[in-house]
Amino acid sequence: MEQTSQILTKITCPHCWEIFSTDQTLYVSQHPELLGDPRLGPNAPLRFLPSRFRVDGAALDPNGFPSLQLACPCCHLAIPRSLFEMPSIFFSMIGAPGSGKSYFLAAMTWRLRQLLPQLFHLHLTDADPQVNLRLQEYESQQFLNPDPNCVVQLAKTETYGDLYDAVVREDQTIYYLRPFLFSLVPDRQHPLGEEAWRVARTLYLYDNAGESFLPGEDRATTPVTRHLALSKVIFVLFDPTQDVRFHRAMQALSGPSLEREKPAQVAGMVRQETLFIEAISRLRRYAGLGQHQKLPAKIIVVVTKQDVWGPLCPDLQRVPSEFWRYISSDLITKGSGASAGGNTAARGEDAVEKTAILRSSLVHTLSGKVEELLRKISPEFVSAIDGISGDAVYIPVSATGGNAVTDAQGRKGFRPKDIHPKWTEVPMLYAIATQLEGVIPHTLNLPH
Ligand SMILES: Nc1nc2c(ncn2[C@@H]2O[C@H](COP(=O)(O)OP(=O)(O)OP(=O)(O)O)[C@@H](O)[C@H]2O)c(=O)[nH]1
Ligand SMILES: [Mg+2]
Ligand SMILES: [Zn+2]
Repeated sequence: MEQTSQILTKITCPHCWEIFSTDQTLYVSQHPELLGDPRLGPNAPLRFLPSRFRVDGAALDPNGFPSLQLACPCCHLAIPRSLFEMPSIFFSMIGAPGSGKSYFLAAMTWRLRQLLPQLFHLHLTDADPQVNLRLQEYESQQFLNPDPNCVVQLAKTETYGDLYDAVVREDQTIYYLRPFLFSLVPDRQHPLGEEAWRVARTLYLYDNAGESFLPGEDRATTPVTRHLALSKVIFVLFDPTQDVRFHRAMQALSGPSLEREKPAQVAGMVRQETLFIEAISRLRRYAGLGQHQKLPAKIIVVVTKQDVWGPLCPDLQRVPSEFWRYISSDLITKGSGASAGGNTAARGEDAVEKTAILRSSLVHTLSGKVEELLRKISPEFVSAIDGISGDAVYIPVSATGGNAVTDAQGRKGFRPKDIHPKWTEVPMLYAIATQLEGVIPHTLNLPH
């Protein structure tokens, strides 16, 4: 992006979700002796509201040391600088323990980091590498592993430990879930590249432990799912392999072949629609919405582990693995997301200007087929979705492309060489295309 000419006056903290005015932003002292913070403990560097600055914008701490590190005035946790330059958009995931949230997230971001620049002249980068460290580790283990034959397993997301930051507020220790923060920025060749600063967003994304969606698991001291109230898009992960009726249907199809994915150790099996209904009622409570008020979020049902249950929906075999195509640039008008001569790729002998376009109409066709299958086999889940959203879409994905294997040492997991994600980028491409006007041109938006 050429310039970031806007500095926001208000920001939503990605940790505690309070909105604060940017002139209240604290700085974090870099001086080795200035330690101690009432919220973060005696070993945390001092937070201070600066009154002196250097010409380069660095704030001077009480000892005259410069600092560029910013922090929220409410929870005192560090906030990347880029959050002050672009408006934010919140995306959340809901899903039972073991439903595939973390695997999906890793495969999705890995795919998007490559596809977005190539196809749509968009760049998805870590707003702060430190904040996204966990996700980078997930991606490295699976997709950049120097040993493609070893067996890797992403850790279960826990409800405690170093995924959370402890903050003392009014004598209570509150545990905030660490967010993932990305910058989504168009480059110069994007049709809106000249106003990139207007289009660019910081994307806040949250990967909860599935247990956090169980009734009673979001408390004042562990407000770990309150991001839902702010979300523009909620990815609801549904894992058919956790439903015994899918197993029966699979067995009817192919004999007793399906190795059942073991759900995480939860006392009793959680019904996925129960968990979803609980999450949505929390969302309503936090957002102050009545029972019948429309949700501010778009619901995208991500149906995970498609490699396992895919045979139940033979139509899926005819769906292409790529959800984009190239069309002649002059078919796209500015209003639909791209102008002629903008997002172009000269492909083919005749060198006609071509633009990559997301096949959102194909997403809808696919959604119809998956919804139909779920309606037959897990009807109460689809009814729960219907009860909340009239325009949810259903997108099947496979984060791994196959089932887990067990190596000679008894370790269960996936060999990097055999991990081939399928469609994991589609939910996010669809979300961006439909929620951020003009950022990804798509077929449903083409002029007729
Ligand atoms: N066959 C298959 N198995 C998958 C896929 N994605 C995940 N799994 C399996 O499902 C298990 C759970 O996946 P996770 O991504 O850890 O689930 P989660 O929703 O993050 O679970 P919690 O962190 O416990 O809430 C993994 O250990 C994998 O074995 C997939 O695309 N295909
Ligand atoms: Mg997880
Ligand atoms: Zn905060």
